[in-house]
Amino acid sequence: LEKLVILKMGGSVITNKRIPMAVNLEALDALSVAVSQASTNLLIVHGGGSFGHYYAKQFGLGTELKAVSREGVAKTRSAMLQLNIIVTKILEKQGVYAYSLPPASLVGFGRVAAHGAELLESIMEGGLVPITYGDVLPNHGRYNILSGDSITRMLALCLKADRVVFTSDVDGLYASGNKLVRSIGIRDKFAIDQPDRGLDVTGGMALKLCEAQEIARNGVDVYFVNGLKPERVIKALKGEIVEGSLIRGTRNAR
Ligand code: IP8
Repeated sequence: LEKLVILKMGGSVITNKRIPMAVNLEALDALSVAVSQASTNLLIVHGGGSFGHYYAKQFGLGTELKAVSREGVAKTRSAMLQLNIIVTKILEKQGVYAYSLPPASLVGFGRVAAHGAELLESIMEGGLVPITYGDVLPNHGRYNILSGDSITRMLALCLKADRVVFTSDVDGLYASGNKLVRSIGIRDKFAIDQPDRGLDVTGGMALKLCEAQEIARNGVDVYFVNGLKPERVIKALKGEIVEGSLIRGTRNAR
């Protein structure tokens, strides 16, 4: 397979995080236009925003496996399906033909499914863009939330992606003092300065940094850019210098 870029569409970009079950249509549309200009193999993962996180929070679902309310699982799951259909449809409107896969068909039990890579590669060989999302996943009677950030990390390593681009509603990763950190080492540790929006059940920017560094330790460059600024997304997808945060992939520094 030729160059592969994985794009995480942040829930803070594609939904209105303050209003339950509200899509940010304008942002999603603009982001889809940016995606339509990418000329590499692309795989898209999107987050939950005010769809998945709203119900996950309401019913006490989190990243740890738990016996949880059936109603909570069902409502979180159907909210994510609904958001995925909207995202897929808007991409289609912009000429990005996506093939949607529920995450449970790709990952689960802490690993990528045996046929996961073959499935994704088969879709991309046909010129379509596989799309999946953060979701609530079953594990022998218990359930947990698997963040789209973690799915992105699992797929990036399994498929040996060339580049990963995380988008959110801010310019990149901020350290305390509200300082944008433009270049981050694969082992750098710093306190993330992120106003707690109180909605995220997965881990917000701290989880993103952790997953991103694991990706970069496997030799893959990781970009953090503002998904509300489509021209930056286009640059990041191409691997060009862009306003944001960059973690250079370095394989030999393990
Ligand atoms: O927004 C979480 O995915 P994320 C999805 O990528 C759910 O962390 C169901 C809350």
